[in-house]
Amino acid sequence: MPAICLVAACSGAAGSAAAPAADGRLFTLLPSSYTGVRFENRLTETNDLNVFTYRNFYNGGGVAIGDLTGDGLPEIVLTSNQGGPRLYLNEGKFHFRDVTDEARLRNKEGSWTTGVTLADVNGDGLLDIYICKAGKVPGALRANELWINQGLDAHGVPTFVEMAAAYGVADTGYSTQALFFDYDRDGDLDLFVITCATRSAATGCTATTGGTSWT
Ligand SMILES: [Ca+2]
Ligand SMILES: [Ca+2]
Ligand SMILES: [Ca+2]
Repeated sequence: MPAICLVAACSGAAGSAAAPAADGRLFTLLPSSYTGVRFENRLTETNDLNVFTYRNFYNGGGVAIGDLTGDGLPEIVLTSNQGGPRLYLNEGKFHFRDVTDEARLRNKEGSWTTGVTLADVNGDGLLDIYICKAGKVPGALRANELWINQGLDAHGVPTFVEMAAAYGVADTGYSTQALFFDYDRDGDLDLFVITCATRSAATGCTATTGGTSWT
């Protein structure tokens, strides 16, 4: 029954593929069929939303890696511009499982997600997730998100609650990436947010004698 076998191969669970043999090189490329990390930052262009109406359309999403469960194995958080975050739980031996829904991470419908960073913002020993927002959307949809780690559920999956407004970091600028570090050396983490330009490509360039330059 070759057809049934083909379907099974295409829909196999994470880690169903054999690990590629080490070839003596420093790095070995692991396919998503082995790791279980099946992620794509797919963009849907429209007449109202494209690189001409929003110049940062192709700036990309983000990635952050850190141990969100406390077992010593790093998890992967990936963000796509129009799809929001995905959390991949590290199950060992380079096998990961998408636990985004179980972890209660959600994407605000219509928002535009950019960078992501991990830090223990509330100092409880558990890494938290800070997600940047931008895009040609109303200000409320551009509010950056701080997902505070609530610890593991009964299935060993970390769960999160969004608390950016409560922590005063729901920045509604056009954020690209953020970094937590102790800027003033008082022992508390501070937050540095990088933002981007908002003008469309049509208004963001001016003609010069040498051609076209960005302003
Ligand atoms: Ca872990
Ligand atoms: Ca924390
Ligand atoms: Ca500080």
